[in-house]
Amino acid sequence: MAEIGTELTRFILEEERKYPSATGSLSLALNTIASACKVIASHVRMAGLVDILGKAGKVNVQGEEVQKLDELSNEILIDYLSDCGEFFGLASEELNEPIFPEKGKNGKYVISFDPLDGSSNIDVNVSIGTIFSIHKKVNGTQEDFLQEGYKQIAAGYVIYGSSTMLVYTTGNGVNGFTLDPSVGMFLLSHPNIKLPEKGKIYSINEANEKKWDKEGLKDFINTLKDEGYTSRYIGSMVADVHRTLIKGGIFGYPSDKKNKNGKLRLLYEASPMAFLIEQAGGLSTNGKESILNIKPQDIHQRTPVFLGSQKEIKQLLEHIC
Ligand code: P6P
Repeated sequence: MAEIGTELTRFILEEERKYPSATGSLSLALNTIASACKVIASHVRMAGLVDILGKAGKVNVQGEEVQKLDELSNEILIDYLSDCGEFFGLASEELNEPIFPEKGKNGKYVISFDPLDGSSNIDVNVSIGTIFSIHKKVNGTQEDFLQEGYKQIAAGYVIYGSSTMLVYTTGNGVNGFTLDPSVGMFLLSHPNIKLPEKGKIYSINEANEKKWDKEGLKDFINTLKDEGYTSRYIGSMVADVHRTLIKGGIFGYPSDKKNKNGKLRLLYEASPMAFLIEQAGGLSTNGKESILNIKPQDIHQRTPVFLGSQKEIKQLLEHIC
């Protein structure tokens, strides 16, 4: 296992060397994502100051148009991912349709991403994040984005919180890297993350309880309360899932009477997070099956999401199935 403090690029190369057939494409793809997210992190850290210097979305004191951070993050990722040449196609939460970069026409992968999930929390300084999911190019058409989650080549997120952390998997476990801003490097801080078998926290927006359409979900939550669980819900998926990954327990965004498929997106929110949680020894479900087994029909489709420790997910399914 790599040592704590190993720099990300070195870690990625060491992983690549384990596969003689590796061409280095995935290594370049992952390093490109990390570089783009370092640039995003620098803008996220400035967000509060932008408010002082000039309202976001308006003209700042330098007379420049200040962009919304999620739009800017989207542009940064598109620029980096298009230029590296490893991605045949890019699908973004911010774009109605995928784009196919000229430089990526021979790329081996397609990537789906949410450039800045939870961005509505920036104004109250709550952690937000970038989420990504990588599949192999198959036919070289838009269909390549509509592959099940279990076919992911890699998935991960960058959380812009008290520190900036990159957490990712290529299907061989989950590792976390913390950005050292003094040198601009991601350093291995959380090797081989494993979810506790059982947690003490449930994370769900109970304000929606009256709308939940899953019989038994309310009973399940009350059972956890009786068992002494505490509630933590910040309303930023990357922050809530990151805490669940580290501490265990359960995160959920269920469907309800209004939103038949819930709120969270399958391709670039639920599926990558489910891959990480399952790689770390946890479970995911949409209430019927692992999120990784869902065959996407549309790039922006939503899905009910439950992710977390084995005990809580199994207990949930006993209540709602
Ligand atoms: P609610 C943020 O807007 C987001 O897309 C996710 O990051 C988060 O988990 C969810 O919505 C919060 O939704 O309805 O509880 O505010």
